[in-house]
Amino acid sequence: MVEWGVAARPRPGQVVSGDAYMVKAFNQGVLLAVVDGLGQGNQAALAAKTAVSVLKKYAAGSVVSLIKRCHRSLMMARGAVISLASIDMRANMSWLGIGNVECLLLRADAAAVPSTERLRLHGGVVGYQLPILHARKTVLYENDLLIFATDGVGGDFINEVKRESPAQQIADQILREHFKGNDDALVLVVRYLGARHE
Ligand SMILES: [Mn+2]
Repeated sequence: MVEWGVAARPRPGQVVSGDAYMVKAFNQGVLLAVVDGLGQGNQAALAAKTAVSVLKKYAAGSVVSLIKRCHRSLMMARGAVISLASIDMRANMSWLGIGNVECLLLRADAAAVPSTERLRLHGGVVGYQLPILHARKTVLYENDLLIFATDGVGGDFINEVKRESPAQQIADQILREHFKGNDDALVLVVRYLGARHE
């Protein structure tokens, strides 16, 4: 259903990263998420890991219910910012972001209008303060690309993306050229292959 690649680096001087991702297929679709745990080092990594394990466990849930579950689990830990997208077997995607994990949708058809969309993020911190949540919905087409990037990735890379390249290559290139160097950084690139591909 998807082809994906990830590139990540901890902040220079740190061994562990507070950024994490997950790609999880379930019966009726696939769930994608990128999490940035607040702060740095072990505490941030623990928060991100906690969020990812909740998302994995309940992957089939709605994106709003998933954020609420993460919120409850992170109240005892550091908070996190999270963007996630759930794609079902009919190519319907719900996406939702709290905080500042960028999420971009690049249409395979560059003539589509719009050919790129940026997920409008909610303010707040999961585990600390949640706003009222509204998932956005759209329909995917074969070979559309989703790109998630944490705030350790800087600048506008959207126009540099070669949409036909393998997902891993796109992720590596974005991180190589846009790593800020003052924070953990993670880029997740996912290509939607259509409902028939498992
Ligand atoms: Mn960060």
